Amino acid sequence: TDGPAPPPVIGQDSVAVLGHSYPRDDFTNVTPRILAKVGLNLHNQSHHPLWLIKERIKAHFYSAYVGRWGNPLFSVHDNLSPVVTVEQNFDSLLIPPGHPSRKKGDNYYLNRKTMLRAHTSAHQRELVSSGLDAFLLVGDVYRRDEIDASHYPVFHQMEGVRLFSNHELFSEVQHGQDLSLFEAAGRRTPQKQETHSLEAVKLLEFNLKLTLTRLVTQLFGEDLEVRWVDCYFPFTHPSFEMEVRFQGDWMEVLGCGVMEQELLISAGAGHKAGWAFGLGLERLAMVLFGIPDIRLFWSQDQRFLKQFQVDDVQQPVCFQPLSKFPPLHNHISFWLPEDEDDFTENDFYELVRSIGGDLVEKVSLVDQFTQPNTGRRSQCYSIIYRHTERTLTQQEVRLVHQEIERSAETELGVQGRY
Ligand code: FA5
Ligand code: MG
Repeated sequence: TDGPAPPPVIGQDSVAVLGHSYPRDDFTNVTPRILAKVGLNLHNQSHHPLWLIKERIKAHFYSAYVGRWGNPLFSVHDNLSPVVTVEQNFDSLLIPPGHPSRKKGDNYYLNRKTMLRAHTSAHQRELVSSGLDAFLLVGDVYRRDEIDASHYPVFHQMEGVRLFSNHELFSEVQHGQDLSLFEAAGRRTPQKQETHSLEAVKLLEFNLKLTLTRLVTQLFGEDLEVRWVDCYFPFTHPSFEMEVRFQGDWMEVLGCGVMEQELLISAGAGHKAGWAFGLGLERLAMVLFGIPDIRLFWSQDQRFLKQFQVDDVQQPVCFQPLSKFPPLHNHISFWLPEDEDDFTENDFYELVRSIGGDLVEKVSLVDQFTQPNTGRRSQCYSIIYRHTERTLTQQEVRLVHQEIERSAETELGVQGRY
């Protein structure tokens, strides 16, 4: 089973991926372009920048967190299939039916029951159920999302989870033997879940933030500017995002928090408490190596790849950005379909990606208005075309742009104002 995966096939009645066939239904929305990326596993390709950053993070966790017998505390998993059940991706994480994150417009479904994972958190419950207390999990994830230099429909995440028993969490604390992870009849507050004691949560939060701050300090040195932002995830509480300063702006690199106890209970680890994080590997690699555009991770250009051919993963990489080629700007305006529920902005982004591929650097909604007497809505998008490896000609961009105009009408039911 180690040979190359069979090519993905989108058939009339079924979709085949990684050697399995999934019956199509009204939820099926994966595209050939996306399926062609499944199984590439950039994070396992020796000397790819995503592999390099994975190896550096592994090395840090292996040396900084050692178990009682000198063994690494965290186990590393980087080979779990990106095809997961909708139950794994959402239900197992307490994401309720009908939650906006389940929208067809935001995810790649094989069918109603199966999808390409939208985050590595989809595996939290199964790995905790299998008895692991501390693990890292790396994988490719898939989302229908906006298009710009830091968003791509396929990217890579690393999930980290660490669980603590009562003894493990409080052993370093004075009079720790008198403290408890849990409290009966507690209340949920902005600081904590109902079943957790405040002292447990404060220690978990401190340990989580310390672990992640040590990680980014190890990767980037002391100079990186970092800040914590409160946020919300259905599977952690309290929850935080870490942002780092990149090219003059704050860029979100990870989400994290104290795991919902209900999730741990369902995984058979209800006597422990823990934290989890999920970080975007591309975002970290962009900051670390100064990679200006997320599309470059898919480049086969040796001028890009050979820069990461180091003998030792800790050897500094001096990335020379390939010179930027000139961009070509275009606009497209159209009337939305009468029934606006038939159209989402992500449908348009997806269509642009599927036709323009990696020629498209950025798509943005620049204007929209409603015509007063008919109530119809019109939108105008700007599309920036730029190849990462060569100069585009007006002619080739015109062909692509015209094809986008045509397909928008036939596939999205909009009416062009071209
Ligand atoms: C999540 O995916 C949560 N599963 C993270 C998490 C794990 C929270 C465990 C709590 C506990 P989010 O959607 O914010 O969260 O994505 C996490 C990170 O993935 C982001 O911070 C960012 O670094 C990266 N990311 C998200 N969307 C994209 C994208 N389209 N392209 C590249 N990177 C992305
Ligand atoms: Mg986020």
